[in-house]
Amino acid sequence: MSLFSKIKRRIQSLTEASDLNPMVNAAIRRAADKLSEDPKVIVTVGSGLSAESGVPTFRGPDGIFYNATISRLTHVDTFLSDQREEMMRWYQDRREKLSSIEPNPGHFALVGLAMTGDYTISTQNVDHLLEAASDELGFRPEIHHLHGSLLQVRCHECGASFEDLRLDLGVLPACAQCGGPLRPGVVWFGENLPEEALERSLHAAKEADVCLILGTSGLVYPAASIPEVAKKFGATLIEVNPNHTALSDLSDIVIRGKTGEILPELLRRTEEAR
Ligand code: BV8
Ligand code: ZN
Repeated sequence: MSLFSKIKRRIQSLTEASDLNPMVNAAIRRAADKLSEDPKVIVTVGSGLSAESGVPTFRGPDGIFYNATISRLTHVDTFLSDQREEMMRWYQDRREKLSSIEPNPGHFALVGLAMTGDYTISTQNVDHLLEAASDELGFRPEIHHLHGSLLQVRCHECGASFEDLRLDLGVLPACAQCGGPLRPGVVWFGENLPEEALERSLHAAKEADVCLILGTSGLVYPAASIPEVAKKFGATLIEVNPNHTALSDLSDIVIRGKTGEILPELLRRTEEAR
């Protein structure tokens, strides 16, 4: 069975056929026409892509961020304060939840789209769901994690980093190399993004014919500058999000819907339009 039919089978098994309203259908058709012209595509991904896998988003109507605690728990200053333990327990709790979440049809469909052309995926998400979908389908697209990964652990002093989901960060473990405090390998507010991931993402944005904006509120910088750069260099912006965002007015095509429902449809229509 071809990889493509494997993807369709996997998506079929997860997706109830949902009837999309005519506006959404028309937007999907326009987007599919664009994607079927073999464009260079930069995809900027936010927590909305993992929402249908049960991962809470940060903002938007169902977001956790407006809860002041979350903005405190994602800032480097909190790690450096006497609230480190509370912060690390929150992160450890999120790390433990990783083993019980699965990729949703949006992840599989995005890997399917990336299989069909020149795609660079730049994600703000710190989960492993895109990689899990890629591994299951046997195709790994170029993925850059702008905000790191919950699977990674890093020493805040010497930078030694490794992957060990068994390690409980809630007990404030120390680095074996230098004795410094270990922390999740994510990027907090007030910290720089990984240089190479950001550079590759911005480079791809400059070269892109299309920028797919999937499930992001477009409020966190510099990640939110990726679509802005793509637009400046002439790309067509296509947003998929059930809600209006800071990037909606910049977008040329807005598909108001959930990525788990829209992306499988977009993949199917793009293949048909080829
Ligand atoms: C930095 C940690 C230099 C990991 C996170 C320029 C202008 C203004 C401010 C700044 C700027 N430059 C820098 C800043 C400061 C700051 C910033 O951006 N502040 C903003 C908020 C005002 N940025 C930084 O500090 C960054 N660092 O710039 O370095 C520097 C150095 C020193 C001092 C200063 C600067 C670091 C940013 C990294 C922050 N890390 N998290 C973790 O625990 O996860 S942020 C957090 O927000 C997550 O990483 C998350 O990914 C990210 C972005 O959120 P989204 O992914 O967009 O998710 P959100 O919840 O917001 O939206 C979800 C969307 O999904 C919604 O639109 C919703 O409608 C939609 N949705 C829901 N369901 C679905 C769906 N969509 C599709 N389908 C569905 N089913
Ligand atoms: Zn160390």
